[in-house]
Amino acid sequence: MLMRMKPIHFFAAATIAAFGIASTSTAKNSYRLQAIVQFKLDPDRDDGTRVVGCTYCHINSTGAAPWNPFGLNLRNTFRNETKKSDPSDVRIKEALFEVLKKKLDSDDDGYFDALEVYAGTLPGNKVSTPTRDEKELEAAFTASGGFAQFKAAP
Ligand SMILES: [Ca+2]
Repeated sequence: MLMRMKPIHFFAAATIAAFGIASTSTAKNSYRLQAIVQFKLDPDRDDGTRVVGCTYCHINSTGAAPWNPFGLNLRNTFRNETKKSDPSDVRIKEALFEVLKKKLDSDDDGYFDALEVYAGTLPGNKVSTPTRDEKELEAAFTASGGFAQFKAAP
């Protein structure tokens, strides 16, 4: 039996579906933009070209699942260790800082994630590594403010 919807119900369902999709992608883009600011990465260009793409945390350039190793650690931090009562824009700021403080080497390339963020390489991609010696880079990282430099402004 074919289910029929009144036009107004169809319009309402289509609107909810469209806004649901739009708000999901907007939220994810807001996380990307927050990471750019908080991690002091190069901002997108004026012509709209993305300098830091979704692959900073995701496997695919379009985002969504699956996540790369750094994205998985960030996701777990976002879900498990930030206050659930905070709105998501507060939680992502906390999670971006907290995941770095864990001093993980998500992609197992010999440089902990915060060092890679400091050096401008990808913490979730083993092929992307800093060119400086790890000890020398860590000394420069510490001298520049260490983990605290990646804490979001209140
Ligand atoms: Ca890396």
